[in-house]
Amino acid sequence: MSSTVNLKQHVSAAKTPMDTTCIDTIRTLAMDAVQKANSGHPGTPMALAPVAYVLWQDHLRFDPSEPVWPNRDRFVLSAGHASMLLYSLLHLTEVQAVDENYETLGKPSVSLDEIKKFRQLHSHTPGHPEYHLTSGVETTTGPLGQGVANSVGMAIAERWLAAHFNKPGFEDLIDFNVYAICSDGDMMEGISHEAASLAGHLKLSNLCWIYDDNRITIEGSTELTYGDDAAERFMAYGWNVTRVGDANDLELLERAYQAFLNCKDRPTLIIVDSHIAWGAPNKQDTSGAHGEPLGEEEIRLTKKFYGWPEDAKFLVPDGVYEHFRQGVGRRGKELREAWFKRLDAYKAEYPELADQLYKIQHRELPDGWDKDVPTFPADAKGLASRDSSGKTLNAFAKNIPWLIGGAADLAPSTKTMLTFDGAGSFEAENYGGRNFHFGIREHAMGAILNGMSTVKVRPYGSGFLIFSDYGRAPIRLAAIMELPVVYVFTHDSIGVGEDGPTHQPVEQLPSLRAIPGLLVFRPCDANEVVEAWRVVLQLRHQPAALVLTRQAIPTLDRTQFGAASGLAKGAYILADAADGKPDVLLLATGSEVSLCIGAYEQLKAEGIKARVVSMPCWELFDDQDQAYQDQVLPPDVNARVSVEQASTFGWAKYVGRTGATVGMHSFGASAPLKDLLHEFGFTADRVVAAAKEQIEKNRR
Ligand SMILES: Cc1ncc(C[n+]2csc(CCOP(=O)(O)OP(=O)(O)O)c2C)c(N)n1
Ligand SMILES: [Mg+2]
Repeated sequence: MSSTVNLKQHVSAAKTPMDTTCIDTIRTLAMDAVQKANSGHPGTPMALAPVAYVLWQDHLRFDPSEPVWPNRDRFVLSAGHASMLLYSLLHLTEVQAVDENYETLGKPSVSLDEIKKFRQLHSHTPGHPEYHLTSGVETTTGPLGQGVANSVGMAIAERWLAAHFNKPGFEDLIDFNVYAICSDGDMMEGISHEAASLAGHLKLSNLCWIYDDNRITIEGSTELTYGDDAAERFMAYGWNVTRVGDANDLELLERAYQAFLNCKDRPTLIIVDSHIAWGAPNKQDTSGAHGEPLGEEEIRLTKKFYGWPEDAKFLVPDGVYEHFRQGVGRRGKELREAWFKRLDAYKAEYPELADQLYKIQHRELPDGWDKDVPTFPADAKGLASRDSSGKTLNAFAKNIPWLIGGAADLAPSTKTMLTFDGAGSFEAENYGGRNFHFGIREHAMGAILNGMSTVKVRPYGSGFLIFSDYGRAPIRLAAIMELPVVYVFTHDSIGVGEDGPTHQPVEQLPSLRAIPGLLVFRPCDANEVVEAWRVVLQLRHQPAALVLTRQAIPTLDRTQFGAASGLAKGAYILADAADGKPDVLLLATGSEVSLCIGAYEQLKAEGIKARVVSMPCWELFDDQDQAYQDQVLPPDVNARVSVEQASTFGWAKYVGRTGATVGMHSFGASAPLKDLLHEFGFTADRVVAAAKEQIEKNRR
């Protein structure tokens, strides 16, 4: 393979010389930024510049002066390694920076200085596009496959909003399209299969993926790894497929976008044949030539070929900004202004719906959002926390019309089905349904929830805790993106019983706790479940996971024990020594809290002063001030026992180096629950023994 820039890579069928200049500006900014950073991928931004240019300049309904306008088209760069393509576009179209309150800040999102700071600390041009950090970036991408699945979530959210808000006389109040650029890597990742299959099934005609079929990945030609017929594959999913034989042919690109816009019953895949720019002079093989700066000499040659001043860096020729202003800028502004005018008329005719739309966009809850929420009477037998969650979710969902979600084919088990009148199922024939059926696609479900959340509806998704591993990548991204997605994970421990070790989570709980910014709740009874939902629904910038039991757990008598509202502080005293000066602390979450209460009663009968602390959410507890933390976990009481049916990883933080941890040290087993509790040591006697040992140890 030649080490010089592929000369095929230029522009054909440009309508005006200015089209070519704009495209070459995108390209030269990308190569200069990557060169200055001395890292990053210049080739793909250069090859895809015409593809993105035609889309943005001629089609995207997007107003750079107000990049958060709700009915804007979404553009997702799923091939996040090509971030300079997006930054060049955001810069040249003069997208304005917006703060977290959606106020424009009067400065560009990506200035030329920011482009010069590509990949540097505190810049707005990080290695991969980051939602929240850079206005105009619709979702964080880089982990291949995530962006395309996010785009399905965005398209789904658009369909739902359209069904909910569009009314006679306002049939197109919500009618945006979602475009995603993807690469070979996106196509290889399994998540793209899950997401495309669902998108096809749901007939999301507002969705367009643009596949950069350049037949090259990092290790070399895709001949090494991948020979799928993408067109056949997507036709089998029920997509509309079209091909652009040359990424530089603006006329063909134009026709392909028209084909998408004309297709009203299916999502569209545009397969674009392109040739990546080769960098790395002196490298004659393909390996390592990919994803590296071009080098000064190569850049000079390329600029010469473009007719660019060879030594100019970060050059934006005269007329380029103006040209974008007259294209995407002018169109976007007109569309946005017209839309807000329509919205005023809509407000007059449908004030309640208009108010909902406002609240959705600002992540606010409706008035009365927590009315008629259940409280559960004390009950020794109790109910599974998945059941109390199902009842609670239904109560909240009645009050919050845009609280929508579903399961990866497990709603009857996770109890996330909304059962009240009118809830319905989201289907190709019923986009207003509120019960989502993601199918057995945990990974895509996670990324779809993220995409939905960027459109600001309030999504939840559910499955077995064990399969949270399948969807871990998007959970992590929700935390990075600060999206308030809710996960309901049931079947939370060996409590699953007969299903055995493949279905019994052990390390999942600590591994979720390890994700920065994710709130993990493991409530101990029905009333803590209510409080957990209450806290979670008020989150605006944080994802949360509710970890729930399949088996019944007692509903505690709150006249005797601490109030469940203590959950809001993450941990609280449930039962205490009469004088408030315990000799030993018993710390637990979820189903093991009532076990600790049993142990506490036994200890009490023997005259031993124990305290039971329910710790449903470590992250919230860690956020409390030192005084509260010390009040709950007195620093001078070192006799401590934690009890949790999970890996003990992390508990040392609360029980100390010398504390005892009753937990799982192996995988579980298939057996009736009561046998498993004995086998793995989750009995009151064991906790009592550990407590006494701790007291003894700390006396010495
Ligand atoms: C899930 C995931 N695995 C691995 C990577 C590392 N990576 C970055 S780009 C790339 C492959 C690039 O090939 P392709 O997707 O065809 O993009 P192109 O270079 O052609 O633009 C890989 C493996 C990643 N970003 N995400
Ligand atoms: Mg490729």
